[in-house]
Amino acid sequence: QFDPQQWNNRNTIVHLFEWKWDDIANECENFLAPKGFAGVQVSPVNENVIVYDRPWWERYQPLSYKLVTRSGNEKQFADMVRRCNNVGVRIYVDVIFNHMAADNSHAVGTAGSRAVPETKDFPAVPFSSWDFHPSCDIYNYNDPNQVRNCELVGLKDLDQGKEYVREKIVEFLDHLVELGVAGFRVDAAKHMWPADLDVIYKRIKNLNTQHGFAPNSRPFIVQEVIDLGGEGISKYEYSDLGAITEFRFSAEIGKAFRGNNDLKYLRNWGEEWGFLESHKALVFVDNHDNQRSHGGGGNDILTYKQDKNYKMATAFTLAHPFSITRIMSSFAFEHSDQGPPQDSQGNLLSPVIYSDNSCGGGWVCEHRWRQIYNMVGFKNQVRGTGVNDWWDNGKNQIAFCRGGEGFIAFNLENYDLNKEFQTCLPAGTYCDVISGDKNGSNCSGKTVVVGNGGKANIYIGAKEYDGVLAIHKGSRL
Ligand code: QV4
Ligand code: CA
Repeated sequence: QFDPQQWNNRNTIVHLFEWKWDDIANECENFLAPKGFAGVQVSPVNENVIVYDRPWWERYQPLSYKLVTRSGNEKQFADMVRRCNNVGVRIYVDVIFNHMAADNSHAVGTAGSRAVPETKDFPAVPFSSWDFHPSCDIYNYNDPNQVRNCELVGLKDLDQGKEYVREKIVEFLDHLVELGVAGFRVDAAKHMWPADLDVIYKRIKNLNTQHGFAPNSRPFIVQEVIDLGGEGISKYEYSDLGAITEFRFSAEIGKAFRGNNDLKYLRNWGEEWGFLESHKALVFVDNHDNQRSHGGGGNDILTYKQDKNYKMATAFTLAHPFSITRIMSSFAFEHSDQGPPQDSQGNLLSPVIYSDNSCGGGWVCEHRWRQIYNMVGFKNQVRGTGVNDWWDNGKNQIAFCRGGEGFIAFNLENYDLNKEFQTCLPAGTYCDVISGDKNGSNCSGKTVVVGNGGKANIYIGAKEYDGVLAIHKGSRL
């Protein structure tokens, strides 16, 4: 369950937060596959309660396991999975089975189901009060019993120790596997007992060979466990069961690229920083919670709103060999409850795609920023190599090679970087994939001339639009 089941020449996941299934299918074919993305994490697929004003978080309050949400219905979901798999882009589903919807005396869902969460009555599954833990609040995160058996912000807490509950959950997950998904992001894993999760994960079917998965492939599992230290529950209680969302990475990378911790310290980036082992850690600069101050990470988190620093942090994340990487793709927001772009009836709007690859219509599409998608290509190019020829100026300028496949330099100082470097690349002229795109033998950005012996002069001005420069074998002109 640690293998993300990706095509072997690709390795980055993008979270297309709140996108519609039809739009994701198009995106797989038109953009993600050609740019070398390996997979998409999609928003929850099962029916959720309709909340007044339609905030994004209504999708984290399930009413049933029917595959009908604002993103589309089951047919649209199945179509999307098929179309994405056909072009080598895997689908990972955000699944919520710690709980159902929170208190409400007459809830109506996105598939038209009705429920009475107040009395724990969810006839569309069906679940009744018997399937839930007794109600209590979580206020002490140092008490594992409370965190796992009480209600996270009032969300009715399922008892995964019960056989019937396990069956319903596995039925739901198996259904998704049949439709061709490659794995799951398990929401609120910290709020469930590892022993129960172990039983559930082991029961899930093997991946569907009709979607190109090898026989006996197991679904990839990444568990949402926020562990920044100092709580009663540790990520290590879950890390033998599946991968973990490594929130420490998000906090530390934000701190470094905000200029609050010298970049030179990134020299030993990885497990020595208290992160999980590389193959168990799913990492990200920000996620859908901490970009809006939900969940963990606090003020260190970088988002699209600090664009220069954000792109640098993302470039470092993708340039470094550590871990499984996920890119956040957001909608623009002013306040933390604000819903995704939608019309007055609450229908989700599609992103507007411009000819320069960027998008609009209220969507940010970080994954369509040149500095980000070109680094996805960089990461694919340098796969299998380590970090070598590390250089730093003792503060906030760093550079390194990835074997003989790629070279990257960062300048977070308020003075220019202008220096000769060992790039580890064969002699030739290369296109910097941060400031431009390579198009045949043309480069729309800066070019770097590498001489015999791999040396090249690298310049990144302090006032430049981006504080990073990256070249690799695939960007040779
Ligand atoms: C309100 C009060 C509560 C009260 C409750 C009573 O605030 O004190 O107990 O009413 O009914 C929304 C509202 C929240 C409201 C709740 C119930 O924001 O104010 O509680 O609904 O009506 C998302 C959002 C939450 C949202 C939730 C459900 O972040 O704000 O709550 O969806 O719609 C911890 C966990 C971690 C979690 C993280 C946010 O360990 O697991 O908090 N992260 C995941 C998801 C996240 C999601 C959930 C878990 C829940 O990534 O997006 O929460 O599925 O760190
Ligand atoms: Ca629980």
